[in-house]
Amino acid sequence: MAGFFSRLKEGLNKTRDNIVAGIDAVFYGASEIDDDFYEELEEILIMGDIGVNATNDIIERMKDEVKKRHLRQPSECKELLVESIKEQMHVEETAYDFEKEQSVIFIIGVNGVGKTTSVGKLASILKGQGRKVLIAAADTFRAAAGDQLAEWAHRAGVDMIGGTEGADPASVIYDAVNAAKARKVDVLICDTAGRLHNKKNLMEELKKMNRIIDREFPDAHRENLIVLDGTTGQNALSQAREFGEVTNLTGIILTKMDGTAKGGIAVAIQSELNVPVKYIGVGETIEDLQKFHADEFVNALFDIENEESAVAEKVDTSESDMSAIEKSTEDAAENESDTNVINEAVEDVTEETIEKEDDTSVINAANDTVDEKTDEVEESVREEKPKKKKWLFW
Ligand SMILES: Nc1nc2c(ncn2[C@@H]2O[C@H](COP(=O)(O)OP(=O)(O)O)[C@@H](O)[C@H]2O)c(=O)[nH]1
Ligand SMILES: [Mg+2]
Repeated sequence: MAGFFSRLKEGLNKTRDNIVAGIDAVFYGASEIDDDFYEELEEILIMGDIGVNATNDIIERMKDEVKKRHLRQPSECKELLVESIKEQMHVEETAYDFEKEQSVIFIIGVNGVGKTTSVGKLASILKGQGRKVLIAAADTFRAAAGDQLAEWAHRAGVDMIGGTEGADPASVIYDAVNAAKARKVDVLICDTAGRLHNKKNLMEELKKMNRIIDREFPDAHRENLIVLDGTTGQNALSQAREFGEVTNLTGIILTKMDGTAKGGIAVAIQSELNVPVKYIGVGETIEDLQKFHADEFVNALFDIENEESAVAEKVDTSESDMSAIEKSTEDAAENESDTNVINEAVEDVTEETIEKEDDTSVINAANDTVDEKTDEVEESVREEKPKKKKWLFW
C-alpha cells in the first residue's frame, strides 16, 4: 500500500510539475482574492486537464467558502482547492460491491489502453482476496491477444477460457459464462478487442456480448469497466462517451498514470462523465493496479504526506531517519548499561547496608547515584518519543 503510494506519487511527478507549479504561482503571486485571481486559477486548472465542468465546480465552491469563512489571502484558498477535489473524486465503498458478489466484469476500451494488462492485474487482486476467478479471452481479433492473456492468467494463477483466432467473440463469452456457472466461479473477467474491422462492427459485437451475459447469467452482478489511457488526456473522455452509448459504464480503470503530465484527467473524467474512476494503473507489473482512493490520489498530486505513506516512506528512503533509528538503538543500549549501573549501585548499597548498618553517609551517597542515573534514563526515554505526523503544504 505504502509502496504503491510512493509509485503513485512518483508517477504523478510530471502532472504535479504541470499543474501544481502554476497553481502555486496563482496562490502565492496574487495579492488579493479578486476576479483576476479566479480567472488565473481557472485557466491553470483547465490547462492541467482538470476539465471545464470540474473547474467550474471548484471555482464556484471556492467563491462560496471564501465568503462564508471571510478569507482575505489567496494562499488560504489552497486548502479549499485540495478539499473540493477530494470531495469531487470520492468513490463510495458500495462501488466495489462486485468484488464480494458473484459477478461478471466486462472490460472494454480502444486498442492499446491497457485492457489485457488490467484484466491480469485485477484477476490477481481478486484472487488475493480469496475469490475464485475465471478470465475470458474474447479478443479473438489479434492472434497474439489470447497468448498475452494466457500469460497473465498464468501470472495471476487463474483459469482462462479462450477461442481460436478469428472465432466469434460472443461464442467465447457464451462458453466462459457457462464455465463460470458450472465451476462455481465468483468473478468472471472478460477481456475484449479494442478494434474490429470497423468501429460499428466493434460496437455491435459488444452489444451482442452484453446480451449473452444478460441472458445466460441474469443473477450475476454486472460490472462494465472502461479502460482509459491517462496519457491521452481529453481523447479519453470522447472514448468513454462513445463506449457509453453501447454499454452501461459502471466504472473506469485509468491506466498509465505513471509518467503522464495529464494526470489531471482523472478529475475531469469523474466529473464530466459522472462515472467513478475505480482503479488506476501506475506501471506494467502485476502489482501496479490499485483501487482508486481520492484522498491518496489528491495527496500524491499535491505532495501532501499522508499518515501511512509517511511511516513507510520514512523507513524506506530517508537516510537521516536511518541514522535516527541507529541513534535510538544506541541510546537504548546505553540505557541498558545505565540500568546495570543502577542495579550495581543498588547491590552495593544493599551489601554495604548489611556490612555497615550504621554508615548512613555511604548509603546516602549511593542513593544519590541511583537518583541521578534514574533521571538520566527517564530523560533519554522522553527524547525517544515518536515525532508527530507532518503535513507538507508546499
Ligand atoms: N506504464 C504503464 N504501462 C501500462 C499500464 N497498463 C498497461 N500498460 C502497457 O500498455 C501496453 C498495452 O497494454 P494492453 O494491455 O496490451 O492493452 P490493450 O490493447 O487495451 O489490451 C502494454 O505495453 C502494457 O504493458 C500502466 O498502468 N502503466
Ligand atoms: Mg488486449
